[in-house]
Amino acid sequence: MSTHAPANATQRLDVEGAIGIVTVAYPPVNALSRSMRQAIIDGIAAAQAHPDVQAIVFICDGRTFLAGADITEFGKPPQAPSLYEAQDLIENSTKPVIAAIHGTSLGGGLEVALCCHYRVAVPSAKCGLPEVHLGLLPGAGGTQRLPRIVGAAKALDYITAGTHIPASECLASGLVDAVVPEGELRAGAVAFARQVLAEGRPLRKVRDSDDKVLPFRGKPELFADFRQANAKRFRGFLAPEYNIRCIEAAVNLPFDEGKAVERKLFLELVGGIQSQAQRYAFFAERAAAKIPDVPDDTPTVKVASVGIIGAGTMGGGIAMCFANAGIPVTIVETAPAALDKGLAVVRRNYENTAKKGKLTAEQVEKRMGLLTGSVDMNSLAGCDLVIEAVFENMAIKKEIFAKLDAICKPGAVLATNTSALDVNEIATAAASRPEAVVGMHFFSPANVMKLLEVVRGAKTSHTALATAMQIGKKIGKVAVVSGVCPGFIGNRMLRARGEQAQAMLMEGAMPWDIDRVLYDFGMPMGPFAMSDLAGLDIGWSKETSKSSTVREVLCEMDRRGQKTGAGYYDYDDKRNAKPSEVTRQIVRDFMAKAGQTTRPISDDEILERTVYAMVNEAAKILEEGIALRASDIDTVYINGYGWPVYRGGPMFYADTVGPATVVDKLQAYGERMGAGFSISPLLLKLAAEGRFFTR
Ligand code: 3H9
Repeated sequence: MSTHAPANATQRLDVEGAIGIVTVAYPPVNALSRSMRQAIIDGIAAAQAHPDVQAIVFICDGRTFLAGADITEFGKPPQAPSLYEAQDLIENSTKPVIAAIHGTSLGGGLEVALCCHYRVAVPSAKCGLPEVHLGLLPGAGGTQRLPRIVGAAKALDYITAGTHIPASECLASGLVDAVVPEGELRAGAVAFARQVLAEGRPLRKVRDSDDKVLPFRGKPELFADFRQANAKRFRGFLAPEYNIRCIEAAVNLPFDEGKAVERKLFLELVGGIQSQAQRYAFFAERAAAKIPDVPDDTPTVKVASVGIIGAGTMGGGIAMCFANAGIPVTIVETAPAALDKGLAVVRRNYENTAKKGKLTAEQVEKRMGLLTGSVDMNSLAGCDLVIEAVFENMAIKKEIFAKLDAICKPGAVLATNTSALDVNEIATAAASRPEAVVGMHFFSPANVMKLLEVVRGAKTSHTALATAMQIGKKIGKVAVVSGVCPGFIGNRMLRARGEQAQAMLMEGAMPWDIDRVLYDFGMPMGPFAMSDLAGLDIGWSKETSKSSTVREVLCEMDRRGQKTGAGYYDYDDKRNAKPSEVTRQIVRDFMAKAGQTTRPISDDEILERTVYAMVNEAAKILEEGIALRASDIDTVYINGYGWPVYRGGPMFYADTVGPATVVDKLQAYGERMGAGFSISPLLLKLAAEGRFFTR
């Protein structure tokens, strides 16, 4: 459980007339640990036994209703009482039980609420079954009860996406019976309970109502269509399919038989490596927010206004992140035309989102209204945080930071969005306050990608660092601290992978061979498809190009990636990629020139050389102290590079194959790994001692 959790949950019963109010608490999120299950049982039993109580309100103290099972208990021997015991006690109560929901009622938490006879919520509450994100399925009746309220089609959507359903939608679908005013949950729930008694409403059990599932009985096409429509999204994951099978069981079988299917499939998932990886990733993400020498109570700058320098793709995307969070942004460009162009792109992005029905026209205007353009850097004088997002040129960045040093108010945090440059050198330019400088490396498209690498320079103050981490969370990013080195955590590892990919190209593997292996491993695309997407001409110039690499030759032929219809691959007008004979010939020509002969390269070799090279680089990143912990590296890769979360990140994956195996393989590949390649001492040590990165 949380590092902040107390030893035991608490419960108390208050009696107001005929209503017994059972309040339970187990900070921070009221997870259903053993002691919380016991507290629920004790509280409900006390209310049931109380002679004055005729109806029971079940409510939680603290910031949320029950947020689900205690994830740390999975994989350990079960401890009584079980969640089912608590659920049965509630569902079979002869006095109606009303769940009073605030915050998030998730997973096992919602499954408890679904055993109550009625549910009320405040407008800000959300309900959901997010187990799929942990490689699981709702194992306490959720897959059987939710479809009985919202129908099979909606249940498929909600459960396979782990949606946090807003209270208004819960009310519309019948998932909650009433929404009561914000801040008045207890009183609202008590009033509702009185109404239940006054109207003599029945002890409604979700398990007994079949009308929402019967229309789908014997109709496998609903499920077949759903599987097909979502095949891409579910690729590689076990849990979505298992969840679908449970909902099929809810539709086609009586409740108890459906529940038995759910139980069987839950046990399969919880014991498997995918769920283990996804649960690990959940805690890894939360651990990343903790910086050992920067305490939680470090003073931070309240960021009420942000300045962004550069209205290009990155600057515009970053501006959207803040506008989405309701924070006003001043965007500075060098010329009005560039500024107008950048703001027009932002508007177009918002309007496209609105076309998909995900924003209203009013919301688009509200967000655009938070953006102010300027061609004068002095407009940044009042900003609490300024993020420089111009192209990667040290001289220009230093010039900007020198100006910011002169312009910005005392206490402002000055951030650079560099993806590879030396943050310490940039900080020297802010001569009077290098401690205010921090890296905030967003990933493209910045308004979409979850990862934020927060780069801690040698002089970065605790306040600047903590502010960057905190504001990162506020704008919905997963922030991970990195030290200063070329490429930081993510791109430095990507470079190690790229070197192996390029080397194998010269040994006889084609770009599509390498890409296919990494795609099948679960990555969204391989390195060559990624280069085509990003543009092969990043950092390339016609004037200096010397036909010295495959990439240079491709660019010289105007094969600069997807945008020109050709790169490593050929593209049709829908941007579908096809292996290219042109590229094949260029590669063969390079090989001939270098006197290299083609040899068969197995899929295993492709996978091991690319992935183990990354693991090796990551081990160096760890031993140099660039990353604080192995799990931070995994968090970077899952959130910024599309690493399949069901494999838990490169470090977790290395542990599943074993550091000793990684070392054996790297040694076996020997000289093929390249002249400059060396195995990390940390990796060697772990292998020799039979230890692991993440456990
Ligand atoms: C389930 O229910 C299975 C069932 O079907 C039953 C089967 C039989 N357990 O995220 P935060 C910790 S599966 C243990 O920073 P927020 C978290 O690690 C579960 N610990 O707060 C952190 O610890 P620390 C289904 C948990 O306000 C602290 O609490 N439920 C759990 O940003 C604060 O968390 C879910 O998947 C947990 N369940 O967000 C919900 N949850 O202080 C998972 C949190 O040491 N939880 N912790 O860093 C969440 O999505 C978010 O925590 C929540 C709050 C939205 C609730």
